[in-house]
Amino acid sequence: MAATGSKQRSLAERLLEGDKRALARAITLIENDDPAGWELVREVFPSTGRARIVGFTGPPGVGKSTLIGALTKEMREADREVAVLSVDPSSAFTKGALLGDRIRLSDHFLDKGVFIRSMASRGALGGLSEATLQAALVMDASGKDDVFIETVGVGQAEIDIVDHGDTVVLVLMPGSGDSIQALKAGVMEIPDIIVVNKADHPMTDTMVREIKGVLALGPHVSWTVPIVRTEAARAEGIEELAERITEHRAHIEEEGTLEERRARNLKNEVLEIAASRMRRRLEASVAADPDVAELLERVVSRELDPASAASELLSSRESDG
Ligand SMILES: Nc1nc2c(ncn2[C@@H]2O[C@H](COP(=O)(O)OP(=O)(O)OP(=O)(O)O)[C@@H](O)[C@H]2O)c(=O)[nH]1
Ligand SMILES: [Mg+2]
Repeated sequence: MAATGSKQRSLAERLLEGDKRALARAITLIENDDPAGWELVREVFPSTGRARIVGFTGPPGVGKSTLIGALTKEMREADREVAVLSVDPSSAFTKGALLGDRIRLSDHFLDKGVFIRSMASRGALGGLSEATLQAALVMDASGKDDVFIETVGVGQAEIDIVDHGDTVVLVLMPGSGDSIQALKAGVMEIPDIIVVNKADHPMTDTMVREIKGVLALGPHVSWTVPIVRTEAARAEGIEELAERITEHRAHIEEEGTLEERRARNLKNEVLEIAASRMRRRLEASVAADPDVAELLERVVSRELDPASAASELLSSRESDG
């Protein structure tokens, strides 16, 4: 019926027009791994690629949300529309930190030019990292100029999430020694910009010196990672951070690495989605296909080794088409 068709169309249309509720709905669909979410992303994908996507990561409580709040204010003054996505990979159950974020970012809740959303689901196809990219895409499609992604922690999973950004900002505070160790040990990739927040703390200079020490050990690349001192709670240093983000973006555009990063992220995305779909199909086949169950039993009884069983499983899948 035409009514259904126009209703389906209208979510994508409303999203493209920048309707906040349509954007909220879109992210819920993505978070729930609803097929309608994938359909929507498919429809609006050609309209993406315009927004500036910035990922913020760092240990708990360093001030990421406060910083994003202050930066959002700065961007609004420059007449830019902002979307904030707060991703919590640590837990889908404790919503405390997210609630905190909501309160601290609440200054912007009545502003039509700002959209704030948190996401903690792990159920999405391909995992939270993929859901994050999908959510960033719909934020981009809805006409936001800046998409800020926040995730807590210093580890690989968190980096995967913020890696969807064009610019990655690591937020630290005086005393974030573990993060320095993680950078030094190569557990964490060198970010594009490092912020030392709570710079009113007496240990700030020591912290900055340590960071410089670590960065000096790293490879020499065309971009020199700036260290920005901020006091997010008092909006100090925010203008400088905004400038550095703009400079980094200009740098990667000139150098061609923006296209490279985006190409890499999109290609990874395709592989991740394909891999997780394949995995789901395989897992379903264990339950549904007696031959597969038997194959696995042969491994359990040590008749067949795991690698040979895997080869057999894959070749039988291929012949299935
Ligand atoms: N002294 C001081 N406190 C700050 C500053 N910026 C933020 N804070 C405070 O630090 C606390 C944590 O700030 P958040 O912005 O929630 O930190 P976060 O990194 O987002 O925290 P999680 O999302 O829970 O990891 C809050 O009480 C802030 O008010 C600052 O520049 N100086
Ligand atoms: Mg936060």
